Amino acid sequence: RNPPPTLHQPELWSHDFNDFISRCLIKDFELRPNVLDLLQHVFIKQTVGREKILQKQLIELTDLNQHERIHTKKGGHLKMQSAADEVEDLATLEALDENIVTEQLQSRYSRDQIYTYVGDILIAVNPFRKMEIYTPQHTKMYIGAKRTANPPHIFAVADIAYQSVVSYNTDQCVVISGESGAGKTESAHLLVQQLTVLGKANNRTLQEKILLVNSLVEAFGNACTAINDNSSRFGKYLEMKFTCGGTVVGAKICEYLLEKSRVIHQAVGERNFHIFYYVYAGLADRKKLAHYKLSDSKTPKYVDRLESLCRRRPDIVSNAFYKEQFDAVEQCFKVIGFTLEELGSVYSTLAAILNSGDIEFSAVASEHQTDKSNITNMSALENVASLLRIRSDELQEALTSHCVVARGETIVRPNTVEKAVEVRDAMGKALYGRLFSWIVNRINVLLRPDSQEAEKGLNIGILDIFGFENFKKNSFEQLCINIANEQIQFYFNQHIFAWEQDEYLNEEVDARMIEYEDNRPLLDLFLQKPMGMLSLLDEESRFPQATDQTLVEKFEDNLKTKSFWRPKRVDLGFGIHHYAGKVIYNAAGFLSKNRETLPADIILLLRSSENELIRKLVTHPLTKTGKEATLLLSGFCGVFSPDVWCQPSALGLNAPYHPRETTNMKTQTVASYFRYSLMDLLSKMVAGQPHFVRCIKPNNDRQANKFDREKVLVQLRYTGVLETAKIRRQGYSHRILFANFIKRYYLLAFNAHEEPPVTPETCAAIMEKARLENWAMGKTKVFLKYYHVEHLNLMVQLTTQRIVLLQACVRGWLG
Ligand code: AOV
Ligand code: MG
Repeated sequence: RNPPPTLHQPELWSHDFNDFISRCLIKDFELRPNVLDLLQHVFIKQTVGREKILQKQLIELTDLNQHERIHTKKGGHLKMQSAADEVEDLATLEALDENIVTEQLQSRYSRDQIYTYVGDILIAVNPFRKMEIYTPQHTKMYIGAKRTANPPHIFAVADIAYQSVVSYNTDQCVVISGESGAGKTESAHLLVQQLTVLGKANNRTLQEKILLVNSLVEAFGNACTAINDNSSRFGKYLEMKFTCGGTVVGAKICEYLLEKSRVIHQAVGERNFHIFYYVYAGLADRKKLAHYKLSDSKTPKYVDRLESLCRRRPDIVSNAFYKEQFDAVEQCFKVIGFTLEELGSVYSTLAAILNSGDIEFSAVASEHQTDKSNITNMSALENVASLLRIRSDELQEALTSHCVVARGETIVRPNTVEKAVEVRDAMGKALYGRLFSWIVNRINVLLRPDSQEAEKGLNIGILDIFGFENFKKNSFEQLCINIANEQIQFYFNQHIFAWEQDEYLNEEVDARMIEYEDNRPLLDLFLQKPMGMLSLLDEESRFPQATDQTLVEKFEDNLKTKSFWRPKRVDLGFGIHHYAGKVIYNAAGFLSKNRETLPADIILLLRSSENELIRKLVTHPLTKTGKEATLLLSGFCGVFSPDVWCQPSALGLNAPYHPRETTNMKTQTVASYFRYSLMDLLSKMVAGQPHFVRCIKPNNDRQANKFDREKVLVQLRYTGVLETAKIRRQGYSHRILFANFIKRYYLLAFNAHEEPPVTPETCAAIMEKARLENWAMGKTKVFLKYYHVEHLNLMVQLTTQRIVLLQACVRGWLG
């Protein structure tokens, strides 16, 4: 009697079996672990006398009916629920209206079920308290599990994205949306947490590093606002890189539109970026303030608590908390791989920015030159110069005067106090923005997979931007943030509704058309050229004589739509009816915020710094990763990939939105860079298969266990959840090309070695064999409901197990 063949003796296996196993092992199925387990189990444990047992197992496994019965009982999706039942998937509700959906969410929320599906979209209602649903046990529970096996969960979204990357070898993208404070950033953290476990990084350090990246960039990019104690003040697209086999090998962040103005000014009740408080408290704790030219007795203006009383919980505005955070941030830097020298430079730059806020000017009264300004506190100026390693007399000159070239001659003109303040602020903002970009770039270099891995690599991107904002006073920053949200909503609509319907038409599949709120006219209002709001703003920014008043008048003259209006009795005010509600903006400061110029004198001065980091921030392109280039002289921070243009037509956008227009970066304004960033972001998003997480804020008071129905209803309405539920129920969420479909599922109707023709008939044969109904056949694709796919996958799994066992049994009997 020969011993049974082992996995290492493939030559002993039959050809078909070999072929079949290799297919399983490569990538065709999501079942590799099962197949492997079974193989090992069978081959290793198989001994004489076990044939009977194997035979019995075989009969059990091949009794498909039995499994179908189990599946139908467990998987709620094969049966439609009645409205009275509480469901985990709103798309399965027979009756579907606003009240029923809100009731469902409320009733689930009251039982701590914060997650609910709408088809394959996840709704997350913010619990505003710590939940015991993210434990290691939960992590385990959701790995490779069928969706219906566990309650809805953010970990399940991570799992689907991961399994899709591994099974179909296509990039994935998780789009998290919701208004400010709804829970996007928390959700993004949880996704990364689960994905690092799924991606079983070979070395623990990489796993640890990826987990720390979020905390690090958030220390620099988040701040306390009137709405959220940890509000994201930049858009973040985190890409996790995987091998085809599903091992995580690196990560990369793209940052969008950091709200730099926060460095110099915070609205009442708001704060500066977290890092400033951490550094000030942390350095004080280590008796290092003097080294960084900061004073213990006089708090720098930019972090003066009195100026920015915040609603923050008392325990997280305390010095002790800040010190802890400082240590944590430093630890993040070190683990990720920043050097001590780099860290020192980062602190110096931050300290220089803090000191620069304290530089003050006074007007010099003189007979001829009433325009001149003087620095009243030279010590602050000396501190900044010393920290930036530049000459203080040159800094003084750059702040208080400027050069003009007239008739070939360079003339030095004094700055008014107003102008000097502007230059000081521009320097602070630029330094911070560039420092932030530099950190992000460094992280990307440190977490870059080695080139071989990167070549074949696959991505899961996670998008976490700043949510829709509507404050008492809304400025240019809110306008940009809300336009970005408008664009994300448009992408969502395109994906869920428009593309779906287009596809039905193209493939000649009969499906009822769904009405939805199209926000395309609003995007036109903002982005169209030459008459869109941003173009008008740019045009006005080019006139030296223009004022914020002439700007709003220009808006009023040119924007003829009912989504735009001028409220009475609000100076410089204008209103926009966004998809998420009406917002009144105040145009004060729009022009200067859009121009955002950093004088050449300052750039040249910083380039002469003896500190390498400072020089890097203003001179050399930041370390290039791949095809990226970095905006430097334009006065903007940010990373972009100029050759990744997205296809405007694919997005349903007209040519005017094409980003190529912004290649002349030297003359760029914030608005045109913003437009560019949006396109860049979208191009990344459309490249992958999207998954959507919709965060809902249950109340405005950040209170646990409080479900404000009206508040939730408004969000459900504007995010299109209701329509989504309808379309998800009536529509076909999966459309698979015939060839792919057959490759994946042919085993259900054909033998492993067969190669059935790629025809609709073959696909139909598979669906019939699987005894599924309500699918549709297009011209090139099979149209499936999401529960069909689950069912098919399960069937493949069973079939594979059956074949494996059969082979093993045969071998056993032969042996
Ligand atoms: P956001 O990202 O959507 O707002 P966050 O993710 O920062 O909102 O969430 C706001 C706060 O809600 C957090 O600080 C937590 O206290 C709480 N929270 C959110 N999700 C959870 C959760 N799953 N479990 C427990 N607490 C949670 V903004 O960045 O402002 O748009 O710009
Ligand atoms: Mg956030």
